Amino acid sequence: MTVISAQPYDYELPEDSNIALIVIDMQRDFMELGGFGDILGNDVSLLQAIVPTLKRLLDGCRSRHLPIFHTTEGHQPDLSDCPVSKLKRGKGKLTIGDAAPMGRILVLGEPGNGIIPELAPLPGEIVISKPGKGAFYNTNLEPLLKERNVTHLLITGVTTEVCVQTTMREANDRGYECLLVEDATESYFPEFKRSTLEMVRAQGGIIGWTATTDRVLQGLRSWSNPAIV
Ligand code: C5J
Repeated sequence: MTVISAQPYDYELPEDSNIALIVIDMQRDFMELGGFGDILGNDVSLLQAIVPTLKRLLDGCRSRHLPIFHTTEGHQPDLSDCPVSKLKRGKGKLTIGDAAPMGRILVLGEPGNGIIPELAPLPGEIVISKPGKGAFYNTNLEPLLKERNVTHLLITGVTTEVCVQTTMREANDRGYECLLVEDATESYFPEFKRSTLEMVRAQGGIIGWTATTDRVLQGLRSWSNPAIV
């Protein structure tokens, strides 16, 4: 049994479990000046601060041969997969599909939809394009996890209280044992991040666990992927 020191109590990986890493929406639209996050008035430097830590976690998971899933939030160029409610929300001067410095906002294939180069997926890692906040809604994430017999998920990325938390709740409802990596997720609103971490692990881990990158990597040192012989 591999154990990761976590809150509200140790996160256990039994011999017959399989763990995967999910990296949510580390895309230029949310991370860089001129992207959607910046256009909405947010300070993107807050999110950039986690990149070195997330890279360290990603590299650690790669070295342990964990399955790795990246997501991006984006829509088809004709916006047919974008609900009108999402398009109209915010009443800002620019919205989803509009032309912006990094191409059309939250549209698949546009420069802003690309994952930041520091965290670029390697061959063999899966990239899921998701139209919603949760990574399970209208995507093939669940069958891909099932194909790999994944039971446990390390969840990271941005933003903590929106796409990260939504994904973790969706995963929890589907029976996955989820651990949110505290210093590998971030929000434009520090108090929302803090509250999300507390919410997740409240009531005996009602949604799951939280732990730091150091603790996760320490725990994974004794982990060997059952799929790798
Ligand atoms: C948002 C996200 N905040 N990835 N998306 O709209 O959290």
